[in-house]
Amino acid sequence: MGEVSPITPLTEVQTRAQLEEFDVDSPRVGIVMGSESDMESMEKAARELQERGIPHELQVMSAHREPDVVADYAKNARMRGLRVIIAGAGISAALPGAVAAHTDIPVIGVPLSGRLTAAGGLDAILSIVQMPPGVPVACVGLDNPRNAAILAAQILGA
Ligand code: RP5
Repeated sequence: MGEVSPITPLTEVQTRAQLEEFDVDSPRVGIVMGSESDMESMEKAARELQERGIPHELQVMSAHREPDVVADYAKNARMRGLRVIIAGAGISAALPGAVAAHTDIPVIGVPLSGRLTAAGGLDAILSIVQMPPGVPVACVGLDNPRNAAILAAQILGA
């Protein structure tokens, strides 16, 4: 019988790299939004990613109405294979910041206008841009989810 070489345990990083290799179709970009009413707009980000062949997922979750759902999603994002999160929200748009508070993967915020918008959408823009030092959120233009998708593709190098 030949000599049996000892098995060296994989580091967490190596294990993740191997899993990513096998699971090529798992979403790389998570698109989340604060309400069903944001869907029509945020689907434009999904369309752009679709055209670029970047696996993604779309989910509705509200930072104010379902804070635990948002926290769980953000905490598990990296482990699930997500590499960028696009978060769209209107009015007091807390979602991008709430996601960024629970993950170290890049978060791109999309300020949205809508029926309750104040100051022409400036409410959502400032809510997304004015993050405290150490917790960044990238912010694209008002009602411009397509730019978020393009930026996500650039971050991924895809
Ligand atoms: C935000 O409040 C959502 O992102 C949406 O843009 C806005 C209005 O939400 P709904 O009242 O339509 O659910 O949280």
